[in-house]
Amino acid sequence: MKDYKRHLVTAALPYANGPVHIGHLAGNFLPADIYARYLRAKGEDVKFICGTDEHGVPITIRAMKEGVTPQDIVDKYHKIIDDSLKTMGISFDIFSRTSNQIHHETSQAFFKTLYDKGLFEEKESEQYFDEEKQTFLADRYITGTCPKCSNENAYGDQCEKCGSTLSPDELINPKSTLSDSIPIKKKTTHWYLPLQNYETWLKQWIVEDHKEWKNNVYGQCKSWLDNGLQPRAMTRDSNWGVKVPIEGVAGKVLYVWFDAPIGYISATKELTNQWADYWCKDDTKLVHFLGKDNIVFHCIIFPAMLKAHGGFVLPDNVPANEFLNIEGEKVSTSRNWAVWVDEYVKDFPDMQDAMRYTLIANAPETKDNDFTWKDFQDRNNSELVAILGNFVNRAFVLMHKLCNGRVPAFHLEAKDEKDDALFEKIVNTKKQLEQSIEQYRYREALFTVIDLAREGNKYLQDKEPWKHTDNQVLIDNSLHLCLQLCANLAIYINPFLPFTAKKMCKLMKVVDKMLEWKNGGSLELLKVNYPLNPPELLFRKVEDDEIAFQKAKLENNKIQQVIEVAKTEMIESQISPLKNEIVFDDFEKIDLRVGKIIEAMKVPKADKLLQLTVDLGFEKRTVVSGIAAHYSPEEVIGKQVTLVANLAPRKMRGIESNGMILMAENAEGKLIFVNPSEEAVNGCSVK
Ligand code: B3M
Ligand code: ZN
Repeated sequence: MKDYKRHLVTAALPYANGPVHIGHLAGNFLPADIYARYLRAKGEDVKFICGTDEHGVPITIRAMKEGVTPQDIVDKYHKIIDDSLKTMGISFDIFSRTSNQIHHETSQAFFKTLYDKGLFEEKESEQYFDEEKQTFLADRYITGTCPKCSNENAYGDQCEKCGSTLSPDELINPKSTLSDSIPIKKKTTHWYLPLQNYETWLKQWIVEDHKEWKNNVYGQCKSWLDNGLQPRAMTRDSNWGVKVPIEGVAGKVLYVWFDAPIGYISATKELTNQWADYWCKDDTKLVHFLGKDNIVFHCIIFPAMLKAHGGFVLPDNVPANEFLNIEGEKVSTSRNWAVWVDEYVKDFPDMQDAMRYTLIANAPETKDNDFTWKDFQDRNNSELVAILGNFVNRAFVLMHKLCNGRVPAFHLEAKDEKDDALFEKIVNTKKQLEQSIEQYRYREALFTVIDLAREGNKYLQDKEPWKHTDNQVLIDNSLHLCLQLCANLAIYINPFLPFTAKKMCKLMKVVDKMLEWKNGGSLELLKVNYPLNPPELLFRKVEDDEIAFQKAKLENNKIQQVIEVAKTEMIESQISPLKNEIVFDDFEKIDLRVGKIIEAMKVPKADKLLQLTVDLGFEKRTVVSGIAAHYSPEEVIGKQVTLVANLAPRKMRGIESNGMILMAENAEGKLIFVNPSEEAVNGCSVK
């Protein structure tokens, strides 16, 4: 095993576009925290790095939805996420944010190094552009009809109804979510990292040199590599993000997945001047923790970037977890189907370890797993309270009752095989834990500790000191061992349940130093005759009504969300937001006329369009109008309409349309004509 001098532990940077939920804890933050706490307990030099990922489309979409700036969004959620993770005992050495100046500088310098080495391919491509908003559209900003399932609200990158991964060009009738207008294609230049140039090296580094990686990680990387890597654009058209550091380039930022992982480096720089010791020396062990959706970025793209740049360590392991479902359903932020960490810590004050325990016991380490509130109650009541809590409480109650509240001596001459067996179990547990934790198997490790507490209960049951008040040697020996076992349990449980370990230190009147890993396996942690605090329950029971409330809250969230979506759809269908203010001169430019529809026909292969002939008195106009879903040709002939008469001609499905008919919407969402209340002269102006 290589002798590492330093450790870098990273947890994937959560997008600062909303609070974190327990799935984030189970998949990413908890495994990382357990590992960092264990290394610290072993006296290793560890830097546990995280922060919020504050660029990218998720942020700008949220800002648009809430009518605020992206900075407002990230400022709000950085604090909510930071506070809730700290409350849950996630012990980062730094929780930074990628909107910090040091991150912009670090990622620009990183990009510039690759650019100056000529490693990027500069390519021009056609992207969708919103003429009204004068901006390029990221995939998420384009909606249209899914070619696979005809869902009319599919996005440019994905159809949420059938789950298909899409590209904007596949969408039927693409529309801009910013202005509802039909986007045009416009040329734009981006800088691509030719990942295929690192394929051979990645195959060697992962497929050959890291066969020890978890199957779910190794498998995903291998299939990505087997399919062949493609060049990937590392810049985007946007004004929110890290500006591309190339002379003369404006309106472009680094691709969020280019700058985000560099956030680990910039956060370390922010934390310590010795950051280069951690990132640039090969006796540093770097381990990335994350959810399975981030594997390719941390195992393929970021390592390729690090390799291209040169001089940085590569991850030794990337033990990604799978996903956690809630009550049998996928977590859904849009349907508010989640257990939000900031809400949990309010509903269950001082019960962080009950949730930590449940999430580790149910961790999706090899497959998606499910969180239920019933399981939370059972794990807490039948394992934490009934096994660990019960053992420690019995040991302390008996010690105060039968040994005057002090640690009794151990009478060696009376030692028996039960004592030996328990002592051996305490020592072996340490070795088992080291193996499990160092192979990122935390469920297994946690159950090893609980099994040791179970052994403690069994030992007490066998010895029954309370029944031998006439045999002080038996009482002393059994309780001496049980109290030393309590001290060892505090050491072993500490990486997983730090709040409980702290409570146990208080009971034993010892300082945190006792929790150092090297003390595990010792039977001399508590000095003979040392007075210990009176018993205090480590855990409380979780009651049925608390669980019923949480389940009702989840169901209510879902109903509320459905109502919200229905309300929004109804409002959106009737009232779109006001456009920017104009002056009278702007309005003067528009020439509105009354006209009469004298001919109408459907446009072939376009289910929404009618081709109309409008009589303006002084001339006849051909106009293509999107009203076919609401009217048949026969229904509109003879109707007077209001026409925008000086609109530049526009080709629609090959037909030149000269003008636009004004329509409104009734309560049912049907398009209705905006026409004069009585017969007007065709061609007269509308003022
Ligand atoms: N923010 C994706 C996510 O939250 C991304 C992780 C970045 S880690 C460098 O799932
Ligand atoms: Zn679909």
